[in-house]
Amino acid sequence: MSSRQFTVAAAQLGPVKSLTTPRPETLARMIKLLEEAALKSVKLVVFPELTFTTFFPGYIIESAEEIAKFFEPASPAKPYAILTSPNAEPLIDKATELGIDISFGYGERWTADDGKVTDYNTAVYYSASQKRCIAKYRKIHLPGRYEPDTRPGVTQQLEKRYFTPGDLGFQAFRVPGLIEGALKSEDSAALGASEDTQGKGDPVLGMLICNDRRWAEGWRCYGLQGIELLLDGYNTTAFAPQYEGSNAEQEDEALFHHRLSCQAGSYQNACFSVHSGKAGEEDHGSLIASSCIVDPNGHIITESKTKDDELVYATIDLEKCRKGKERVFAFDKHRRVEHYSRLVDQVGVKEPALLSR
Ligand code: CDT
Repeated sequence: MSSRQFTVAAAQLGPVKSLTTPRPETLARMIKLLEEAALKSVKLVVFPELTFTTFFPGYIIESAEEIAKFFEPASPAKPYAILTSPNAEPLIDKATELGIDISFGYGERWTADDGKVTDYNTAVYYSASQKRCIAKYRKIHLPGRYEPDTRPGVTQQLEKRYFTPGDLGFQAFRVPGLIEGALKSEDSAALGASEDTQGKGDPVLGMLICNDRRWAEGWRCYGLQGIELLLDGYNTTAFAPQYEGSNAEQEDEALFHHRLSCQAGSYQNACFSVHSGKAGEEDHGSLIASSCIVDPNGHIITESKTKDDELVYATIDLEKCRKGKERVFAFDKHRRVEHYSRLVDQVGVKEPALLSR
């Protein structure tokens, strides 16, 4: 293997059936996938959004006490308290034992020093070699609505009710221990300022959560930091009775848009990406599968074949990111930022003025 190759996996989970599915059951399924990953020499496993539970924003939950069960506490003193939560600790211990890095999603209840409490849809990156979390991402694009849809029998999407948009931005990070011989800052200082270090250091990673993958803005923020591998967990509705089309037609369209977003994001930012979903029938509705790994040319290298627990893995070579980063998407040569101010100055659509007759 060349020095920039390693094996990554999406640990797709089949349905976590209901709001009362026992946590240890789901945790045991995740640990089983991790053990399978070890047999395939996987070095990094990506789990879905809100991995440990059913997709609770699909339900109307009235009681604050019930809602609290879906959140893990955190604070400035203990930002990664998730690591010692009984709901997650056995998974962390297994990852450490096997020497596999993991990223996973969960509901985070953040209590600031002034006592203010904020709930986020969060993902963390746990480094087995460092025995600690080295990155956290809080979902920025929250889909759905705040008020439940009161029509009978509809599928709910209430993320705007249960979460606040993330406040950490799109911050890329380097991961130690995934590749041997990565250029370190000390080596770079010895080489001198003129030496190009891009694509030579420890891998540059970033995280998105579900709906974020549909927004070019987040991907490009990562692209501008030289991202080589993007991690994304999701729970995507396959079909809903309130929308047009048969269930099969809706699911085909959902899969098309999922793949389109993952492939376009990877291609346009010349990076690999791993997308890990929760799939199948949960009590709130049906979720698409198609967990996949995408290469920097936008091709899906591998994709899940079931709607069950399934490990989807591939050996990737980060060297393959260089072509796109140095040619078509060499940002330093081709971007024209003098024309992009609208992207940050404006939120909604402003059409040109109407024409006269
Ligand atoms: N979890 C999540 O973000 N789901 C949304 C559903 C929107 S339906 C198009 C997603 O973008 O997949």
